[in-house]
Order: sequence, then structure tokens, then C-alpha cells
Amino acid sequence: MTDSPQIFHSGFISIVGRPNVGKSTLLNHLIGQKISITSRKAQTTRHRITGILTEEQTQFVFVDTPGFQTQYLNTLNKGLNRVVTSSLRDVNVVLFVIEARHFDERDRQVMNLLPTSIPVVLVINKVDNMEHKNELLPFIQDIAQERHFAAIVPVSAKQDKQLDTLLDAVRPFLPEGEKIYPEDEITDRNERFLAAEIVREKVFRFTGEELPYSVSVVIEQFKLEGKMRRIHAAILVDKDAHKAMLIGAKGEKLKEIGTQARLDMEKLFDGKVFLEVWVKVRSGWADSPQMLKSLGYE
Ligand SMILES: Nc1nc2c(ncn2[C@@H]2O[C@H](COP(=O)(O)OP(=O)(O)OP(=O)(O)O)[C@@H](O)[C@H]2O)c(=O)[nH]1
Ligand SMILES: [Mg+2]
Repeated sequence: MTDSPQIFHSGFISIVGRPNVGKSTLLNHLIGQKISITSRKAQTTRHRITGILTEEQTQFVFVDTPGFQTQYLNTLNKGLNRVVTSSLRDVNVVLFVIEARHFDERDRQVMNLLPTSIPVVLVINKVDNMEHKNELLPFIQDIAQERHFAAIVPVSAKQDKQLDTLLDAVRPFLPEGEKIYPEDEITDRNERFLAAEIVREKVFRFTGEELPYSVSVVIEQFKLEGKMRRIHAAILVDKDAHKAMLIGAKGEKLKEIGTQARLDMEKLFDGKVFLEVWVKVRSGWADSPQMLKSLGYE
């Protein structure tokens, strides 16, 4: 008697929610690698980023999206929202991420965009922030009245809590099918893109409130020399004053950004990186459709 062949399941899962609820942190912890940048500040993610998790019988293709913008609708933000709405098409499951104890108008606006024809799993993130765990049940009951959810899973993305339960909730909705990506792939984004994102994350981390939103990063050179990667990155800012803020006294800030970015790249690419970072002034890039296109925004 021969064993019956194992049936494989695969599908796409979109991760959506308002800014800063922890969507990218969730993606990174689900696949066990940092491919999507995160920060304490809202509006960190600007692109659609795919993270792939392959198990023996299942392949999950997660799609991280920018936080849905309800304010400041400049050309960039309108573009970001288009990324979110288009990511809701042709997926098998939607993960709608909110923060424990917080559910406001901005969450509701995102919820109203969600299709009724696709299973939506409500992910209540940051439960580690909850002092009183007995507040969770009434919170869940309130939200469950807002719409139908295929499942409701409280998690802590940052502390890897309940992520297995979340995968269990998603698994039944993935159709029978072949692997969509080779099993050793973790993202559909190339190293050049990931390098630019890592530099942008360090700008978020090492600068004050307003600066990150007026910054974009382009990789001007990416060369593989043996096992070493030689990368030249340019940080584009809107104004001369921003350039000065980014460089810092005696160039200290830019140096720190470069060092931390290099360390992250070496970890992700698993090899030595020689990184040079410049700052360039390009006024109005966030409102120029042409400039946005050249930076790779959909
Ligand atoms: N305490 C706690 N903090 C978390 C958790 N998950 C994410 N965070 C923090 O929340 C902040 C935002 O995380 P991100 O993953 O960048 O959030 P996002 O939803 O991708 O944000 P945008 O891309 O701006 O829409 C960061 O400071 C994270 O460290 C969690 O489970 N617990
Ligand atoms: Mg994000």
C-alpha cells in the first residue's frame, strides 16, 4: 500500500490596519526575519512587502501594507492608500490589525474598506501592553458587534505570543495549491530595495518627529564583490535645514545611521557590507508623481 500524496495549501494574506498598530512587526515575527521596517512613529511602511512562510504542507504569503492614511492626503499618502486597497483584491484572507484597548474612528474607516467576500481575521495586537487582562474579553465583545470576523486572535507580535494560534486561524482559508514561491524564499523584494528600507528605518530611529516623513532613500550603487556588498545610498530630503538635521554635529548622526544600517544589512544579507550614505536635497519629492514613480511607489 502506498501513502496518499500530501495535499499542499497556499495563499495570500493581506495585513491591513491604521498606522502604527504593529503590522510590520507582525509580518517580521510571523516569518522570523526582519524584512519590513518598523518604528515607534506612524507611517513607517510605504510599500507593499511580501513575507513568505513555508511549512511542510502550507505556504503563507503575507502582504504587509502601509498604515491606512486618513489625514494629510498629499500625493504620497493617496498612493499609500491605493497600495492598501489594491492589496485587498485577490487575497484569500485579510488580517485586520488593531491595538488592544484602542478602537477608534481611524480603525473603523479601515474596517469599512474590508471586503465582505473574503474572510477577515481580527488581530488584536500589543496585548502585552494590557495591564488588566480581564479587560480583553469586553473589548473583544464590543468589536465583535461591529462586523463579522472569521476569527478573533489576541497576540503580541513583539513577544511572539499567540502567533501559532493566528496561523491556525488562517490555515483553513488557504486553498489547495502549489507553492507560490520557492520554499527558501522569505520575500519577493530584492536586496536593493531592502537596503534602501533599512537606511530609511534608521532615519526614523535617529531623527526627531517631523523629519522622517520628508525623507526618501535611493540606492545609487549596489555591487556584489565576491561575498561583499558595496552599497551607496542617498537620502533625499525636502529642505537644506533637513539635510543639516540629518547630518548632525560633526556628521555624527549620519555616521550612526550608516553604522546601524550596515549592521542590519549584514545580518539580513548574511555577508559583509561596505556602505556609504549621502544626503541630497530634492524639494517636493512627496508631492511629485514623477519623483514618486522613480522611487518605486506604485
Ligand atoms: N508593546 C508592543 N509593541 C509593539 C508590538 N508590535 C509592534 N509594536 C510596536 O509598535 C510600533 C509600531 O510598529 P510597526 O510594526 O512599525 O507598526 P505598523 O503598523 O507597521 O506601522 P506603519 O507602517 O507606520 O503603518 C513599534 O514601536 C513596535 O515596536 C507588540 O506586540 N507589543
Ligand atoms: Mg509598517
